[in-house]
Amino acid sequence: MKGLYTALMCSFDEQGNVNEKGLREIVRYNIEVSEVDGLYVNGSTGENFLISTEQKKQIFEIVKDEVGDQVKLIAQVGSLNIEEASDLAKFVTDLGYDAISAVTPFYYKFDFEEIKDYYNTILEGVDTQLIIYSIPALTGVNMNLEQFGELFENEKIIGVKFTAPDFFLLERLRHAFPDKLIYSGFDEMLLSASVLNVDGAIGSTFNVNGKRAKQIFTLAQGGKIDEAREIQKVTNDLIEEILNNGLYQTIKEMLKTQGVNAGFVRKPMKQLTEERAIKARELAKKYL
Ligand code: HMN
Repeated sequence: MKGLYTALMCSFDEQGNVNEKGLREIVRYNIEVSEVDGLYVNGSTGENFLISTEQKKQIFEIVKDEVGDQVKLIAQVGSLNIEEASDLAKFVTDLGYDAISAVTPFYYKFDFEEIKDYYNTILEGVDTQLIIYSIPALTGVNMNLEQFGELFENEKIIGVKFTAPDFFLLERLRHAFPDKLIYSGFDEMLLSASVLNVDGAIGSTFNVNGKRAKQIFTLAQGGKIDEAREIQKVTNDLIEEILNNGLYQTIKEMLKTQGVNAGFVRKPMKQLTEERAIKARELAKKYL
């Protein structure tokens, strides 16, 4: 399960329906061009929190059908509706996904006991392994070392997608839990996380920048820090432009220049203005 995973985008049509052909093209591009080790399906980048249960299932099915056993698959099933999360966990396990992941429950201020119960409930009666999806900036849930340790006591919880700029905590986690999988979640901090010996990374920009991400990770693992830093610099030039222009929309527009029908974003996200679409196409020309 180690390595680089793309946080997969989903192609939607103008009405917000899943565009199956476009989704399959995004999957193929990630496997054949970006050459990532796996896909993280229905995460933030997949606009998961904007779609229905039926659409989530449709996406899980299409992706598994397109991928087969070519690369590893992690299914993000986390939801504030715990029955939905449990149902999706069973659904993807039956489909043959390699692992599930679940975002920490958000919006309401859940205490740690509630968070722990959420994970244990999702895992009840499902024969799979789970990766915690921690993204405090979006969820408001900040767990400390001891709390991660308590969650890790459940042997089915095999790791964490660590999407935070807290390198002190990341180092402490790495040191305390050498056998758990730690994935870096911020692509612009991949080198720094790799130096701390994470097991892999999960990122949205890998949809278009997967090759550079792989180089950064591999060079850092081999101790070639100067070379890795050069590539992280180019990567961050690109990420900075993407973030300024509209994260998911810009990545979709860049994919379109490569013949991949990445479609539209779902409301309430807004589409790119023509000016920003031109900018995205320029970025594709410069960086892809
Ligand atoms: C997901 O769930 O889709 C991703 O794993 C999320 C991932 O950590 C991305 N975070 C967000 O989009 C909020 C990053 O790849 C991020 O987009 C990138 O580092 C640019 O900031």
